[in-house]
Amino acid sequence: MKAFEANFDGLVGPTHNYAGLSFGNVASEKSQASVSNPRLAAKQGLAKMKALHDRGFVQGVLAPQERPDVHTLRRLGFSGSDAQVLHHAARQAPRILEACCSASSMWTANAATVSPSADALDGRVHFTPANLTNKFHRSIEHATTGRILAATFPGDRHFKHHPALPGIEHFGDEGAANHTRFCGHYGEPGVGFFVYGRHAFDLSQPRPGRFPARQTLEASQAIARAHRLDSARVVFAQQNPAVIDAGVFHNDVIAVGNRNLLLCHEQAYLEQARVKRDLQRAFDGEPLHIVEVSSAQLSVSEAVGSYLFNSQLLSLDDDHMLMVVPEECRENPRVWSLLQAILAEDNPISEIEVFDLKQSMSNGGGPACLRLRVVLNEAELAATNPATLMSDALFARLNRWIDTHYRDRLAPKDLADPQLLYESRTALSELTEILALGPIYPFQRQGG
Ligand code: SUG
Repeated sequence: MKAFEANFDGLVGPTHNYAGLSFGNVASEKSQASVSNPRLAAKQGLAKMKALHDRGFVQGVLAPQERPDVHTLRRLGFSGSDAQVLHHAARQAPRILEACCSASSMWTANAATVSPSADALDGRVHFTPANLTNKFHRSIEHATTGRILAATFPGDRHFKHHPALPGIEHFGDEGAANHTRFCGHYGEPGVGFFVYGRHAFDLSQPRPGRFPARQTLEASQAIARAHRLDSARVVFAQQNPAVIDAGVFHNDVIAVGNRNLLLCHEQAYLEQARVKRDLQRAFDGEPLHIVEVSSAQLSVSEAVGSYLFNSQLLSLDDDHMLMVVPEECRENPRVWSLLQAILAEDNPISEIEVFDLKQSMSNGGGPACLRLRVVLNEAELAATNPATLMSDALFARLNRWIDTHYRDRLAPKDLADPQLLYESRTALSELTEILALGPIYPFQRQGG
């Protein structure tokens, strides 16, 4: 059966702001306390979705989360009316309030790890929401993420939804940002490439010294088991601790792959020569193209600054791929000329498209962070909630929805404004109808 790669982008939520919450993510720390523009952020993301839909790619939308997360603030002991909860949190624990207001669920590459049915022994598409334990503001995403995924990919005939892994650092899991799948055609069995930052149960192994390694080997192994993958077609690789310490907080900041192509920096992995051999061996069909960028061509800090590797590689046909890069790549002459060289070389990349995603980029989220890849065959695509699939009508409707509900200015000090909570809930109520999701948000489920 024919299969496609669908990209499900996260819709940016109404509380998008710059609170500098992500230690180890250089852009997030640099943007701390800047004023954000949630309306522009949402429109920049939506424009990318529409442009890729218009080019014929299967494009979906994943709903944002309910923020401010008053329910988590209540768990942390703040009480009274919703407005009082926000008021007390702002006075007593402003950093916790900021963490409970992040729109970070927009980066759906961290929503879950997804394995296509062609790779799973039970022939279903498997989803495990990422527990995101390393950052408090992200660790509160997975329960709602699970409900959004179950409402987007409903029923258990085609889809298997797992709970997140145990919420402890030993099983720190950041989802698809650390997972790549290689294959011939999308519908054929592929190779699952799982990248981790450290070993949780063997402290003699190397680890970064400055910034956290968010993903553990043990988390990646648990997902490969739960998704019922063939162990001969799974490769685990450790990120080079030195690149994590240089700001590469996820593998998708230093590498990107699609079908028979891996584009990565030469410093991405520990024992990179062995990793390449393991991948070639597991990919036992056609040869895997590995395009390695050297440190002389691009330093790791230039890669982090431009997000060259945080690109999307989208198949135009069997031999050609479109590379979607952020505007920051065009602004850096060295990166731009490197991209021209990659285009000219003998590899499947045949076209480059640039998007302005600056609102998300300023928090460390490029084109690849904003999307969750879901390989679906025709039957699975037919079983997907059709209201979540991009169309001219959905694009127009979401644009109007953003214009109606989103602010064009938000500073961290505005997060305690109860009006923002009411605006956000009104917007999300309407969105659950637009996307036909049912009651996925805590405020809809608990009546508060
Ligand atoms: O987890 N930034 C996100 C960016 C995630 C990017 N995703 C991928 N690479 N796939 C993070 O660090 C910043 C929020 C703030 O600082 O307010 C943030 O959460």
